[in-house]
Amino acid sequence: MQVRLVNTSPFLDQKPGTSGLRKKVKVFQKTHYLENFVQSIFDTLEIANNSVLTLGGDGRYFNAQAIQVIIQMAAANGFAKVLVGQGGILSTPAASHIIRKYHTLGGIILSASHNPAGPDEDFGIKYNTPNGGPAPEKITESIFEKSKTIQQYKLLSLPAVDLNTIGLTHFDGFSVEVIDPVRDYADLMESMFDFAAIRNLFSDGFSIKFDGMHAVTGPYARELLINRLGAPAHSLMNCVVSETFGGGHPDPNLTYADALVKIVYGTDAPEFAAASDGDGDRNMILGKGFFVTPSDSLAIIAANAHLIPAYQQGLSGVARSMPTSGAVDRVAQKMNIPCFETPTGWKFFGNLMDANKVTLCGEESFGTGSNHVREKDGLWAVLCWLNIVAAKKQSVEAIVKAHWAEYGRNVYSRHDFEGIPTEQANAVMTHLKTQFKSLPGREFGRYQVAQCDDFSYVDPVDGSVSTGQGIRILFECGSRIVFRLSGTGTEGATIRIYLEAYEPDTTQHHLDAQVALGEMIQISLQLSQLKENTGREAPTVIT
Ligand code: VG1
Ligand code: CO
Repeated sequence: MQVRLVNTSPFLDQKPGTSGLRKKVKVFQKTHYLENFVQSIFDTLEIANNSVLTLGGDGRYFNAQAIQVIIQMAAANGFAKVLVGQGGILSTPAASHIIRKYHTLGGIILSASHNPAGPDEDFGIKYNTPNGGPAPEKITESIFEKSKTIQQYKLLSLPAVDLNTIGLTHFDGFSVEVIDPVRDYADLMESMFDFAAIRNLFSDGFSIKFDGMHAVTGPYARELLINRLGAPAHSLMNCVVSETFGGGHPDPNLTYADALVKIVYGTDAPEFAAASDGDGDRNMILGKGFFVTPSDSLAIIAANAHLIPAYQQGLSGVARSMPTSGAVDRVAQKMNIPCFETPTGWKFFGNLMDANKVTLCGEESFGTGSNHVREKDGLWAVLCWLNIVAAKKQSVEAIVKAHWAEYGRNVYSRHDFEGIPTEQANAVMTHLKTQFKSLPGREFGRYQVAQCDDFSYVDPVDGSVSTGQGIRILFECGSRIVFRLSGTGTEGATIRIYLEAYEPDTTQHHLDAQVALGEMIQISLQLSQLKENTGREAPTVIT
């Protein structure tokens, strides 16, 4: 079998964003496009003759075709072996675990996360390094540089590998192993949590509903919740992976997981409910008629981590992305452990975890995780909550309310304005940047501005600097407004406004977040001139 060198021309494209390269499927299907990007990844690696590559994706449209191409390219570029999930499936956290467990030279994950799937929708690809985490900026930048000068890519013409059958296929000096995508991950979960306690919870009749949103977590949830923990089969909904994610938008939040939300707020609601996203790294946690904000979820998991076997020894520290609420900061302060504030995106947590500076971390965007892998992990968060509920024998709502009573409540909401023409979105950000220096000291009703900046971050481990990570307006009372442009969309721009107000007074804790944040919402619109610049009257998504 011979390596084929295919001539190509550089593609000047955007840099990989918050989480890899995301484009319309039609773009990835263009001649040489996928191959150029994969070759650019391989060109940044030192591939040895025993190097192994982990490969898998969220099962969306184009996943299986892309996998066959990447296998041929891995063979031609000198990998000894590719480990690929059966059916081409690996959830993002499971891929991270496989990379770590089998010490592979990183992995390629095919996913556009919660973005819709199908021939006219999105596809995505990202490289994770041997620590299991998303490539840090210096690597994504060098991939981008390679993609600007690429002249050739390498392929080895191999017969298509049967992705549906577990087993090893040998070629000349190269092999492909199709592995069970669930088992290693499920074993890891079983080693971390008190499965006996959770099993008892279910056998005592505790009811749960898990929504896989037709995406990758279906088989994982079935193995964990039904097979290993004994929940009844009707606890699952939308748990068969479909190429189009059932035509939906697998983003576990109150807007897109509306089918589950209806159940949770209806009669006969289960005591616990959860959903996960396209690639299985996000989570939404709900109790009976009750929504847990992701920022609170992180804080509550941190405060109760000692109840979970894997964290009985305590936490070395915690981290949150800048826009995430400060609820976890209060827990860290009380526990007397460090708390780090990083830019948005999981790649910034990796160094902190590798250096054992943090055990838990999270983002407001329904992402929570720990150092068991180097990605956020949806089902892990579900198991954290089930373990905590089993240990405390309290409802989700009671646990959250007790937490607020002890620490105060960081009332929080994010308003997304999606699909805005790029020039208009840039105008909003420029407007904010030109005026933020003059804001400190100004008063808006009872809110006085204390500090404004464009967030930048110095990595405490390797000293790398990331600038332009979002405009922060901090008020004297501890409330905050943050403005950021999304880095994961494929159409136009999305402006995210993150709103937070600290409320120590328990008599106010019953308030709906949108009501409690009413004044802050008005201030954010006034400061950004968002309506004037974009013509938008209301956000497209509120979480
Ligand atoms: C969004 C979230 C961010 C998250 C990223 C990837 O990025 O805000 O917190 O890390 O998605 O999540 P952005 O740049 O659009 O705000 V996933 O589940 O799509 O890999
Ligand atoms: Co995701």
